[in-house]
Amino acid sequence: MAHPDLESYRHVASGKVREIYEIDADTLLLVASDRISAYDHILSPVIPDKGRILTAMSFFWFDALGVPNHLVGGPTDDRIPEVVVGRSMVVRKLPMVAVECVARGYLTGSGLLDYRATGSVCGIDLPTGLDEASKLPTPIFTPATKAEQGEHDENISFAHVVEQEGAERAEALRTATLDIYSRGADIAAERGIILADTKFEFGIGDDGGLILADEVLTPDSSRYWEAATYRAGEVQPSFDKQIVRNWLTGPASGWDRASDTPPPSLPDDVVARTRQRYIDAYEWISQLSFNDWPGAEVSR
Ligand code: Q0Z
Repeated sequence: MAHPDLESYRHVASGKVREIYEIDADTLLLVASDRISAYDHILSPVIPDKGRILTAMSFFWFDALGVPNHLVGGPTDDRIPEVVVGRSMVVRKLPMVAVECVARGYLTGSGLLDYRATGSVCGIDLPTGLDEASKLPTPIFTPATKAEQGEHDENISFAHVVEQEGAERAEALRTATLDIYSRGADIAAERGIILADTKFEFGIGDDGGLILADEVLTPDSSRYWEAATYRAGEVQPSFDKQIVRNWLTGPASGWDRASDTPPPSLPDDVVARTRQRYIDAYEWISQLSFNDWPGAEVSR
């Protein structure tokens, strides 16, 4: 049976901008939507092709990283319904490690908040004098809990990971996270992009080894900064979302981020320019043309 309907699969989970379906007992379909979030809101309208672009990036990285991963088919696998071809991954259903495995090469976000409060992040003491977007002396493993939907992940110590997963697996998670981040950051740096930090999820293979799962090194799971404009000590513009953030927080939107009101719809030019940023990120990093990625020719 080639290209079944999406409705033939049981929907098993939703993320903010992604969905999981069950293909069979051993196999999942991860579908990326074109939805975009900013400031903890899902925005309207969608960014056309965002799901395909981020999926193309994940496929590129899985290939480039060359570590065991959860993919069991390519982007046009026959098990992928036509409506979601190009924005789906057919993956092996794995027991997942209940730790968000974060690597940070630069200090920002929750890492910076923790550092300012305690001088350390996830129990790792850092030198004094670090600031927003400072490059860390060496990349650090800053694990976090997997929060319920709508909640934020909470940073945890390595000792917490040892208690939860055992010393051997905790060490393996830290080593794999830092190794994969380092390889990704090196490749991105060659193409003018700083991978400030990223979050990996691992599954467990039959032999007990770690398998890289979920999406990898996308701008939704990582902070991408443009190397050409990087300046330590300042909040860095997001490679992908800055156009959206600037419009939402600027006078044109009329929106108050502090209010409980949902953000207004994005204007067409903000949508078009943001779409192009995602394409640029993919094409810079992969050195492939997004035009060659499957799915666009399918009527949807
Ligand atoms: C990934 C997530 C998404 C919502 C579970 N290979 C796997 N085996 C078992 N479970 C998962 C995977 Cl990747 C798994 N997530 C994260 C992804 C929508 C949540 F597309 N949750």
